[in-house]
Amino acid sequence: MIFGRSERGMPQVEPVTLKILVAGGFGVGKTTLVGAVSEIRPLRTEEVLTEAGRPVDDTSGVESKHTTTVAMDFGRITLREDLTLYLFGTPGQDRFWFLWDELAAGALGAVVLADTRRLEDCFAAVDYFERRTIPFVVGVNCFEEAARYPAEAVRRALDLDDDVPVVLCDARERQSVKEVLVEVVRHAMAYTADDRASVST
Ligand SMILES: Nc1nc2c(ncn2[C@@H]2O[C@H](COP(=O)(O)OP(=O)(O)OP(=O)(O)O)[C@@H](O)[C@H]2O)c(=O)[nH]1
Ligand SMILES: [Mg+2]
Repeated sequence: MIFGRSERGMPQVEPVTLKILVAGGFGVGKTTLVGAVSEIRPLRTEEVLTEAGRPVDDTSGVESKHTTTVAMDFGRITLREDLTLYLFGTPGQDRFWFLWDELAAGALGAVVLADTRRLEDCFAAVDYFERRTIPFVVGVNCFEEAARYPAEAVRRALDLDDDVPVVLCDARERQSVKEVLVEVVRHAMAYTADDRASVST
């Protein structure tokens, strides 16, 4: 075998692994999303929501929710033979903000999950990635009980830049989540390419 080539003469592609964050407000479906696509058993750090937490843990809209992420979710998905994503789901509640910088280190991009019933809950995540110029897409997790809004309405409500993709999705559906992740990679690649171009000019 010639160095860098496979036996059939095809160029060998270096596998790439990328780190993607899955962020958004409390109970928006981050753990569900990571679980829906991960090809390994996802690592979860769920704790039971308690009576004591009721005043601060607002479960309206997700009343069937009994647990919450206290550190992170972790999963892996191979999008292509040479492209693997490591997914890091953040905890949704404000009291775990101190973990975000750890989780965000080295991330190529992010998904900000949003629920149209509580859009304001994802402002903090949008703001976080905008400030750090980490490219992100907004995934609108379409709960059956929630009214449907077109992506453009969500973009306006969140005051997003025109280039930020907004994708409607179902966090429980593997294919739907995969489409969101493909969009993150595409967007992050374009973003990085633009960045390089502006540095070299
Ligand atoms: N109907 C519906 N339910 C969903 C969907 N996505 C998640 N859920 C449910 O909503 C609840 C919240 O989901 P989680 O995945 O735990 O949300 P999370 O964002 O990880 O929550 P925290 O870690 O506590 O911030 C769970 O009971 C899910 O089963 C969805 O697309 N449709
Ligand atoms: Mg969670």
